[in-house]
This record gives sequence, structure tokens and C-alpha cells, in this order.
Amino acid sequence: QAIAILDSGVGGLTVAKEVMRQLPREKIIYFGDTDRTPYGPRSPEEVTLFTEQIVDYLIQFDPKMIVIACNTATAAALEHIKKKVSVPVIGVIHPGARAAISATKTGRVGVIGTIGTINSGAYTSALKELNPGIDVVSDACPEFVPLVEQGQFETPEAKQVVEQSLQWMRLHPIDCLILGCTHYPFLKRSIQEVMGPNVKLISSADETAREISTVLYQKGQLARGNEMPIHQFFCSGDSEMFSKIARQWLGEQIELTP
Ligand code: DGN
Repeated sequence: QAIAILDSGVGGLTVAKEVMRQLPREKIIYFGDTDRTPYGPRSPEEVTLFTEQIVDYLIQFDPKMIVIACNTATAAALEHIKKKVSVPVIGVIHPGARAAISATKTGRVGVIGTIGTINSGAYTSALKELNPGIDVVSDACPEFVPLVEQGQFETPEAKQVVEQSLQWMRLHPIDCLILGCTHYPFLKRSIQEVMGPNVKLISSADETAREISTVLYQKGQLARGNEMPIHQFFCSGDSEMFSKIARQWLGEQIELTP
């Protein structure tokens, strides 16, 4: 049985990569909704509907777990999807919030994400639940996802957009910045350059992979044996761009199932 991972596009590959690193025996079935990306500006109802449709598709593969590797979809639909399916479902917001709480020394944390994620207030609630005294500054960076979906990470245009989008965040004395969108680790280098070396960037991918491992361990469902898994990737839109980005990011030949 595989771990099903979904995102609005290539963003969830940042989580898939970390799962491959931490849990190399686990088979992954990945779905990127590249045809309907970005989810950020859409209403929570629409994002919930799309997430539900993808989960309905993935459930046919009888996965042992579903990972909503998209912050926007986690904020809008996690609780709904949990009620709908019988396998464990995890999102990326709580793992990201936990990682930030353990990393911050000053208690001042920044969060960047899509409009949907930031407007939902999901990170602020998750952070305050863990530590009510935490100071949270959040801002939406709606231009990042389209850049990443076009495969633009290190280009001068990408750097310029990153610099402009983070102008306001830079004014705040934070010591951690949560990359509250799974697409943002693709732009990590530029984000770090703009924020400076004293701000630690937190990507929820590592912590989410750790949570996957804990859940599977508790259920006695961690993959055993020596065979290396063959992952499956699906996307709803332009498969050429998706494969190109996936190959670049994962550093391996990926098989895209039509
Ligand atoms: N990767 C999605 C997220 O984490 O929110 C991006 C959503 C989008 O499509 N804008």
C-alpha cells in the first residue's frame, strides 16, 4: 500500500522528496492538480471541492494514508476529508507550526503563504495553540506559486518578485519564517537572500515526513522489505512542465502515468 500525496501542482513534491529521503521504502502515489493551479485565490468551498475530487481519485489505489501536501487545501479541507475517509489523513500546517515553535528563540515568527492560507488564519491559530505568547506576522505572496509552476526558481525575474513580495515582512524582527506554502521551498535560496542569514526558514516538509513516519509506525504499517518502491505521479495539466520540474527537484527520472 502506498502513501498518497496531493497538491495543487508541483508544491507537494517538496514533501514527497522528504518522504523519499526519510522513508525510502515507502511507495508514493502523487497527484498534482496542475490544470487548476493556483488554489490560493480560490474560495475555501472550491478548494474543498477540488481536494475532495482528488481524494476520491486517489482512494481507488487503496492508499494506507493521505497527505494533503498543500497548505491552502489543508486550511480549507483537512477536517472535512478526515471525516470522509477511513485511512489517516494529515496536512502540512500543524507540522510546520510545530517546527517553528521549536526553532524560534525570540518568539517572533513570520508566516508567508497563499491568500487562502493567510486569510484562513490557520497558522496563527496553530502557533498560538502551541504557545499563546507567540508573536505572529503573516503575509500572502500570491506571485510565488505561478512562478514555481512555470519552473522559474533562480531567474532574475523570480529574484525580483521575491524581493518585492518580502519587502513588508523584512521590516519585522522575526527570527523564523514559515514557508507556509509547499511551493515556496523551490524559491528558498532567494527567500533566504532577501531575509538575511539571521532568519531561519521553516519548511513543513521535514516535519510532515516525520509525522507520516510516526503515524505509520503507530499503526504497524511502515513498509518493510528490501525492494525499492516504484512511485507513481499524476497531474491534471501540462505534463511536460510537471515532469521537468519533478526531475529537477527529485533528481531522478520519474514516470508520469497518463
Ligand atoms: N502548494 C500550495 C500550498 O501549499 O498552499 C499552493 C497552493 C496554490 O495553488 N496556490
